[in-house]
Amino acid sequence: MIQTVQTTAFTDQKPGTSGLRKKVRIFAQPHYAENFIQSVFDSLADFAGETLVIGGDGRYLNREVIQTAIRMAAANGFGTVLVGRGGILSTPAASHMIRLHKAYGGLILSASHNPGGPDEDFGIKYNIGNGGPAPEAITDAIYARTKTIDRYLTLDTPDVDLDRDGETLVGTTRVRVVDPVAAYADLMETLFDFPAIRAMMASGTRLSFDAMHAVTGPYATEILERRLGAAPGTVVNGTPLPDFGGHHPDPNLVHAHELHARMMAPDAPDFGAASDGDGDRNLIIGRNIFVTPSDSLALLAANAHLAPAYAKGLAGIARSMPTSQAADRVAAALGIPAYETPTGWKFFGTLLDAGLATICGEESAGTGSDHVREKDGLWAVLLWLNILAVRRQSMVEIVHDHWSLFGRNYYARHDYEGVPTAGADALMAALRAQLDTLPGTTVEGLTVTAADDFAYTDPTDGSVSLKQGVRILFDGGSRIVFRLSGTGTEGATLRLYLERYEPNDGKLDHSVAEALAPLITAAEKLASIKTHTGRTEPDVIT
Ligand code: VG1
Ligand code: CO
Repeated sequence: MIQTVQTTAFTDQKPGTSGLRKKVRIFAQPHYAENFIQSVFDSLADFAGETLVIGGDGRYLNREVIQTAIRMAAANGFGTVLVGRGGILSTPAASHMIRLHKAYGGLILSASHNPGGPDEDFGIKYNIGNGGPAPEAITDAIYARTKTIDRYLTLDTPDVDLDRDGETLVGTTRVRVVDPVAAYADLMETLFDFPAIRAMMASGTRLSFDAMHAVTGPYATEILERRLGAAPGTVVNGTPLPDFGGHHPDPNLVHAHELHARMMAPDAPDFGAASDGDGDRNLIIGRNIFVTPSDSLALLAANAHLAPAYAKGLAGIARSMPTSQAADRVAAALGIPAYETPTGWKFFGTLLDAGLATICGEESAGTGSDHVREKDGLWAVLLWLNILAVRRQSMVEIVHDHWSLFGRNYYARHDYEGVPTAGADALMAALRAQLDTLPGTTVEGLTVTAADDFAYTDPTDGSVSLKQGVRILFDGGSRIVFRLSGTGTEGATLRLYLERYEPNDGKLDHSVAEALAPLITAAEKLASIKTHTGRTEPDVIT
């Protein structure tokens, strides 16, 4: 018997860069998750009898919200629900499962790199039938619906046993609990030269993969240790925990500092990597060399033809606007188009669907390709391993070769977290007010060639996204970008992105801090960060 539950709207359910993210205490309020899930369903059409994929990153509240979502999907008329065993599905594995089973869409329960636990964060995102994040037209419709919703549909049925594979009926809906790892691991085997990587492992190459107590543990153990023969213990922190062991599952040099220390030690492994809460990000560190995510994107694109899936070449390379322009130089050398999109994977979906881009990436440690419609942490690790297996060089050699060919884009991101929203908004407003007068002026010896608030028109459907970040471009290819995060759950987070280009006949071994120093001073002069945020230093530098 379908139950119609009366509810009242919440005013704060606006999806951000990647779904709705809130503190657990907000999500745990009566009707809060239900309202959002029903608003998703109310924004969709013609899904009666169709398949919905549900899974999450295993964080606190995951199992409870999965049971809620199953009942609501059944009450709303989905024919089949596919759930990852244990309620687990990494974001890229969910994307693949949607595509593999031709599902209508999927609900992914995750707040990604945000910490988990009773006092931390939870999230829900909706992905469409291509496996990718819902585009803005849908997230806008969902938000509009959350403001007027007055009822949701559910069933009074017992919990589904999430820990046993198999099928049960919830109402008249078939609920199938499936292996979260196998199909994804099989997909990876079709993309990469597993025998070559296995041979490299057998000849003594050593890896270290930090799963950060998040969702990639089971995936990395199956793929790296079981299928590729990496030594047992290659995967560290491999058991997903509801609170990620009390850490931020954010693969950057701050939160994955143990991996960094291991990779800089005298007996370091050859290759190190980490992934985030929901498995869509990757951090790559070679022995004695950290590879920035922007460089990793450029290097993967330049070498992708060494892996079977990309042997025929790439159609195009897409990067988010704040991501360094290193990948553009690769695209130019390959004679293929380079696309610049707003931040967030949802903007890559149409380019991938249309076959315009093959590889996409973001400075925030996200890279992926047309094999799914999400960024994919383990995919990046495997493409790197495939490249290493073919080139038989060290990471240091491969990265230095790249710089000597293309020049180096020195790059860093400074995050000012949890700053008062009013101050952050005032900072952005003051920057926007200067945009018209900046070109032609000089700051810290740098001449401004252009300044704008990034606007994007999707080349496939013409949809327009405005105010995606203020960028200030300087003579010689350097840039400063300012934008506010859309994934935080407390106050505002200001992101300052700094990039300086050094051509291949220049000095390629500066320290990053030294190379970017003039830009950091220029950013303060242009934006008065200290005055607006009350901070003298960023909280996190990546
Ligand atoms: C951040 C990153 C962005 C990424 C997004 C989701 O967004 O900057 O590049 O796509 O997180 O990643 P924002 O709005 O906070 O800058 V994940 O791994 O959280 O799904
Ligand atoms: Co993520």
